[in-house]
Amino acid sequence: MSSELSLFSPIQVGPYHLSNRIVMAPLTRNRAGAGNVPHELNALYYAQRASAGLIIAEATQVSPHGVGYPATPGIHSAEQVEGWKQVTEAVHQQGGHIFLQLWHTGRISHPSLLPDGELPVAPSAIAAKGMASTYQGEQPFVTPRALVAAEMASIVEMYRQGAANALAAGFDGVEVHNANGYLLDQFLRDGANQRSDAYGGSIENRARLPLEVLEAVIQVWGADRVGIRISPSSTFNSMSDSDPAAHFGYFVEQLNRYDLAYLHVLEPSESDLRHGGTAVPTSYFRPIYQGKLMVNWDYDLAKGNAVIASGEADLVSYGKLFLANPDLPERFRQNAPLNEPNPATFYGGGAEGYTDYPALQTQSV
Ligand code: 8OZ
Repeated sequence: MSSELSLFSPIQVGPYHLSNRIVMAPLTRNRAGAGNVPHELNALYYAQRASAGLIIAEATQVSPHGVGYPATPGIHSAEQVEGWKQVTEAVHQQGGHIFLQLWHTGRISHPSLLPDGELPVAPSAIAAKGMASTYQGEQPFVTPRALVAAEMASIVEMYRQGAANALAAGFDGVEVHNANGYLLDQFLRDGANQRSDAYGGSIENRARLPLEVLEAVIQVWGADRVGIRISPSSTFNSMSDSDPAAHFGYFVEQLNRYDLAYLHVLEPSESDLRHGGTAVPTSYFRPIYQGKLMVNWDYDLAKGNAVIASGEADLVSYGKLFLANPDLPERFRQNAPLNEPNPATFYGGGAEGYTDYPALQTQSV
């Protein structure tokens, strides 16, 4: 037997012993029920995927003020906590582990999605380019309202309350969504943050709100049950950064102050590079970050095993492949054929393209 590490090598993440390093990436599926409440079908979907070493449940708004798309789940009401309990219990019954991704979309929202038709909030009054997804179809992004410094404590409180609600809902941990152009990423990156107060300007100031949020969440959970996701190369949601290597290098160094469960990094995608993004690969962070690194984007079995064996990452998260293959670890183990993901059913709808992807037939021996 080879002593080389692979996707199938067990790993300790915080207090949890994971049986493999194959993580289900957080995936927006727009299938929450009325009131943005998770329900039985969502529980079935996650339970089907419980053989992942770890599931990171989809981006979930911590406040009605943070919603940015139709039918995404929340973690701010009692009904949502009850709904999520069905999910966590179903996953635990199958022996799985599940974290929740805590989310505020900031300017990637629309008044029609927000209480009283209010404007979305952001570090600066700069509209994202492109279209918001609303219940009335796609509508242009509006110019958001810049938060005033006195409001930052209430933003931190939204995440703290969301983290406490996630604990009450039976999750095993939480991931702070600091990626993909949502509120915390908007603060971190100078394309979206042009403030001149303590929350903007230098990278030290731009990192302030993300770190305050992280610390509040850690107070609820303990650092070893908290992960964070970043997308240093991403141009998605009209993000840009004058020097992502330096800025994210600084941010990741700060993360060493906490003994987090993991740091989750999105690799540069072809689309990012086409849109003028600077490639800052996960390997750049390996010498900087002292904790466990999780990588994401475009990994398959061979690439996943290679990145673990090389020591460049400790865990690999799979999005589209996990969506389409509820038993992805077993398929990888057998090198079995994979179901093809169907993009037409990624966002919204019911069971079709959600809970009806077949598992391998159980072989009788
Ligand atoms: C795709 C569609 C809607 C939201 C992200 C939460 O990019 C998302 C998302 C992805 O992190």
